[in-house]
Amino acid sequence: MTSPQQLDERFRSIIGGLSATEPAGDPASPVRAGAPLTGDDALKLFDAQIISRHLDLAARWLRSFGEGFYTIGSAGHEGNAAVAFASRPTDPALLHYRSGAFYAARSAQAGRDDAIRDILRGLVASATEPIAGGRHKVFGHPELAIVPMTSTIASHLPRAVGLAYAIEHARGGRRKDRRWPEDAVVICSFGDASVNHAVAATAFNAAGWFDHRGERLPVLFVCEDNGIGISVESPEGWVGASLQARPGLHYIAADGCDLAATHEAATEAVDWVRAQRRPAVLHLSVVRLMGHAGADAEVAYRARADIDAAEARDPVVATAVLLVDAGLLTPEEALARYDQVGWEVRRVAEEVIGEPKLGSLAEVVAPLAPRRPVRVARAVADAADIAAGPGQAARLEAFGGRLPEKAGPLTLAQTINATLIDALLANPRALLFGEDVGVKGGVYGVTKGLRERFGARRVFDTLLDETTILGLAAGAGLGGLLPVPEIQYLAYLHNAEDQLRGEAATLQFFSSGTYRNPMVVRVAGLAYQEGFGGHFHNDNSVAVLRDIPGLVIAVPSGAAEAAAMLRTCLAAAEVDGGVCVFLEPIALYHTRDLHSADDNAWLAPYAAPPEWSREHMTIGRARVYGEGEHLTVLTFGNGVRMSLRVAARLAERGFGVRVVDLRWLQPLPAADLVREASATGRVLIVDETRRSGGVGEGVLAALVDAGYVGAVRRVAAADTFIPLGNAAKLTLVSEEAIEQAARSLLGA
Ligand SMILES: Cc1ncc(C[n+]2csc(CCOP(=O)(O)OP(=O)(O)O)c2C)c(N)n1
Repeated sequence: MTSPQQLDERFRSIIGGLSATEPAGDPASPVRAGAPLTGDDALKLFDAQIISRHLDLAARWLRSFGEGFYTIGSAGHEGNAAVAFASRPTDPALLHYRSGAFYAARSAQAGRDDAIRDILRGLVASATEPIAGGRHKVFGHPELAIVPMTSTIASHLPRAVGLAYAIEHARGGRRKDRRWPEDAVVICSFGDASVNHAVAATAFNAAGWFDHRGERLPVLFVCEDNGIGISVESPEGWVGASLQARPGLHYIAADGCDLAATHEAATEAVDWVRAQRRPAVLHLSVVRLMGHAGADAEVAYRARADIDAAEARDPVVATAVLLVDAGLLTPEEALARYDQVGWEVRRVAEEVIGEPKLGSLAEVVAPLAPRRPVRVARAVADAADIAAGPGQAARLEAFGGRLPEKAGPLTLAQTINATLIDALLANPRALLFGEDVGVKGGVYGVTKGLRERFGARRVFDTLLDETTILGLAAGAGLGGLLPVPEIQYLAYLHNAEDQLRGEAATLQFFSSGTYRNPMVVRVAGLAYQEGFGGHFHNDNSVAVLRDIPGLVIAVPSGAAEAAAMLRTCLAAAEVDGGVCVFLEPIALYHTRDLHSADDNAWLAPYAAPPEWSREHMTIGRARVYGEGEHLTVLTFGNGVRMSLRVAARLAERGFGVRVVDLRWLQPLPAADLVREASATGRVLIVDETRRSGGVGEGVLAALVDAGYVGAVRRVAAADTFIPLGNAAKLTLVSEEAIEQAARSLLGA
């Protein structure tokens, strides 16, 4: 591996060995004959490159005495400074982790001179770092339109597609709805090995799919191809062949170690995307110097000749040579400039070492998921006022003259449908999309008629890919829209889950709240479809969602809850940037009865707008049915209806059972469930998710944490996938099991 010292000495010896060019060059002229890059800009880019190089050296120096916490560097990738100059400082940039020079160049372009301090603060985890505040070492800045990315390679690409979609969506719309300039281009960079990742492949595919349909998508993918991913080489020619074969992606390539060539190609690519509003990929051939990260012993897996060949292409040396050849710097001046930046980096590094770090858990989690329930309630009330006042006529029209509040009691599906119509009316930035939600109106008819009423611009069918659906949402939210994506079945969330976990749920955390991606993800799920469909249409596990920090999980148990809960989720997304999952129990979509055939007791009237405030439901607050004194049932979803039926039967035998509908699986309504448990001292947890990792475990823990000492039992679904047909019933919680457990608790 090339050591920091070797890299430094190599630069000095090569540049020191050059002779000055006579006469001196003109900074206003091209730095090389025929190149669009002027000498002036080349000098600025050189500065950005040497800042980045010295920051890499400093990262290892800081690490050597335990004050630095990150050593993945940008050395060899400094050509990306030219991509910054080819774009505008207002173009959103979602960057690869080797983007030190891009960051420094954009910072200079924006008239800021604090790139060195910003990046050093990231390396030492200073709480004053401008984007993540010490939560991670990322590239990001609120004033540079650089959105911080996670270190999960390629996971930001679907978001980039979504953001480009949002920018085009806002075009021509109301100015105040625009978060990014109308003609912005999304810059999205990554490494060569990342090209192979499923998430990257899906983003390229989605970009091509939109383009194929004639939809505009101003995104420039930038592949910084250093030929290797940690220790695995990209097969010669593979990355270029793969990128060029992508339908709908305009391909441009350049030597990323040659600053003038990179600048020319990047300018061509950015200008093309800006003018055409179509996706493109810029393939830059770069090198990786000093190994993957500080601790990586490159010699263990890479031939010496390959390491030497990479060194020979060092882009910082190449730029210095370019500038000396052009007569813009003498070798002495190039070295002096290099040294001056080096000293500056060391000086600032010593300053930031002593800066405060995150010092309390409260500080760490402050931006994770802000919750302002009063403002959320206010937002619901404001929407109600508009719907009941100036929005009346639009409502009448949207509902085809038949207002839902006048339609009599509705099913869960009808209620969600009506609430979505009201949401799309109330918020012009709300968008609804997913598989089959548009023309067909959803597999269960929940989104029926919405596309006809609001048009394909706001309600649309996506391609069949959950990663794209959630990535689109993550980008659209960042773009200022309020996305309401649908996942057709809970079982199909899992292949795309990281778009929620790693991407959407982390954005506020890693950007200290600067950037947010509000969304309400509708997911049809849970079991009890009368033996229909087998496992994948009856998936009953939400474990994968419950531990995502900050995520809100809402489960309406019926029409009586759904409208208010959905309104709360939408308002929380708007107000707090919330990432909410609205999990709709499929088996209850069209359920009408509770206790007996035709009692219609599981239907509920839709509240007219003036009532919306009164029925508002706060996140993390449960609903309690009855005041029974003998037993408390803690449940949610399908469990609520089953438990109410059991409660009625037990009431006939003289037992008072109160049934608590948790409504929110995250955050759990801990205060409510503990209070209701203590009221009877006998608790039955009815959990339709699996015994292991299921919701019941969380409920039990909440009781224990609060010091509940009464009796408690749990019924839960079996730890198995769900079989087809009636055999499904063998695995799920039944009313009989609930009743049996209740009776054993009651001693009856
Ligand atoms: C999804 C995922 N898998 C594995 C890793 C671990 N990892 C970090 S960087 C890296 C190699 C990436 O190579 P490349 O895309 O070529 O970028 P480079 O580091 O060469 O610039 C791997 C495997 C990761 N960050 N994310």
